[in-house]
Amino acid sequence: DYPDFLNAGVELTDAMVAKGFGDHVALIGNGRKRTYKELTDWTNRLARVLVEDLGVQPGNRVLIRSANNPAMVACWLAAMKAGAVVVNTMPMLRASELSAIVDKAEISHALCDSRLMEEMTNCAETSDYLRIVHAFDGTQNHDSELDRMALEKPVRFDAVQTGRDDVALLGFTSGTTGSPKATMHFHQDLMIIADGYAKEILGVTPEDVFVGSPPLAFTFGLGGLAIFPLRFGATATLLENASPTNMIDIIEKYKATICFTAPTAYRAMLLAMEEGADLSSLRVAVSAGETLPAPVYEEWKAKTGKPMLDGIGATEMLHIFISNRFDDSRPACTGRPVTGYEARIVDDNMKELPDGEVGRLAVRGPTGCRYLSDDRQKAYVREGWNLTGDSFWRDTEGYFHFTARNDDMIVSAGYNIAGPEVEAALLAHEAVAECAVIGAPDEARGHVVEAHIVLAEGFSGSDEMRKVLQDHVKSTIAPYKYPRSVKFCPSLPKTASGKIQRFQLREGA
Ligand code: 3SK
Repeated sequence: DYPDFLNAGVELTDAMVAKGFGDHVALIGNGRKRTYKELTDWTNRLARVLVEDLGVQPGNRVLIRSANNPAMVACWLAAMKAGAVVVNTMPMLRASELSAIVDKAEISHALCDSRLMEEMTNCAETSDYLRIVHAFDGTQNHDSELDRMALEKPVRFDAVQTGRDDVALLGFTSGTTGSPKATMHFHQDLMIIADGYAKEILGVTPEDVFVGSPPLAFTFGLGGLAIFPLRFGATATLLENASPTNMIDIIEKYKATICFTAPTAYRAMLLAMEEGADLSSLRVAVSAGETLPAPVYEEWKAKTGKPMLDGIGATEMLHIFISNRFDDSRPACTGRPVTGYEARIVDDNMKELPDGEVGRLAVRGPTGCRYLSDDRQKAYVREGWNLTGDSFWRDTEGYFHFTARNDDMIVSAGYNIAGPEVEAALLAHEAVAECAVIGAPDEARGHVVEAHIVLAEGFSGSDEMRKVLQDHVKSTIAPYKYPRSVKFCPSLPKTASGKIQRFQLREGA
């Protein structure tokens, strides 16, 4: 129940000052703290520049290009206050990738961290849509023309009265298949994920301090590191180059309470705990974006005494829609739908399957799924349900269990083998730092299970190691699932948001 007129930029700043959080720290990043009052003034000034000097009109699409820092958050909030539709993008995108986004979203304005201007300028030179590109100072020294223009503006701004179902955000998903789509999200959607998942599952309070690695350009990061803290008067710490090491530094320094990252980073944190890292301030560890291996979940619980909350989300749905809960979390289980969302397991004809049977995960809820002019809407949204591309099964108690991305099911000699199950078995071996399992074409078996493995420090690839790992899988899960082919590699191909791109391995990259 949100008012007809709702502006998410205002809700996350001015409204928080009005609720008494003015002096509370909202953002920490690049060596500075910003209170809610400072963030509100900053975003109002920037919004004035956008409207008065750069000619932003309600509904214009504004691209933001930056690593995670407070200036990026300020630009995003300001653009929403100006009534624009924001497209947040990853810092490592090249001009050609930016151009694909600019063309698809018909972007007229871009705000870019001054350290990342080169590719932005290259993109602008060939664009039919992009009219105005401005640099901002991501280091927060206000050393850019945009910052100087903003500093001359009054701190009050009458935000554009957007409707609650006006589009606020276009979330681009490069996906794990390499073919980008844009999904539309309304101003109220941003509030719904906070008032739903963040409140119900995480129980966020103003005392919470958030830390994490996902880019703000990925809705997992935007929710976890901006929307959730700002909605509840909490504090977000932002890292431009998040790694397990600097996340630990932040946790220790600011006594962070909620962490959003992927299982690989949690594994590294667990190792660091053995060397004395102090993670005791964390009350919640959210894991998503990749399957959470049961051993990581178990070890975290054993060492911290708190559950790691696995969940599944999608850019299409904006954020997490099935999750474990504090008092109700299980290993190798994604949990139950977040209030407001419904999930079911269906076959290719959308017929609901009985409990226990593996099928396609279908979800529906208030925040999705609406693709921006994309034919794939028909394929991915059927009868009002979004087909996420994942295979799941539901148990008789209503808990959902991940099997594989649909693309990651391997059929070998008539056996159906879920790549992630083999990955989980491999990851349980101390020699394996990261791995991705795919089906490699094979004359005799159709496909064979092929593991691409990044070894942990101190281990080296050899025939002997290959045999050790194959035997380990055979003794952990049904032997027919063992990887007949094992390849050692220095790294795995990943999306900018850190998801493994198994399609690249299938294509022989
Ligand atoms: O799991 C994901 O891919 C995801 C996407 C968007 C928002 C949240 C999540 C966890």
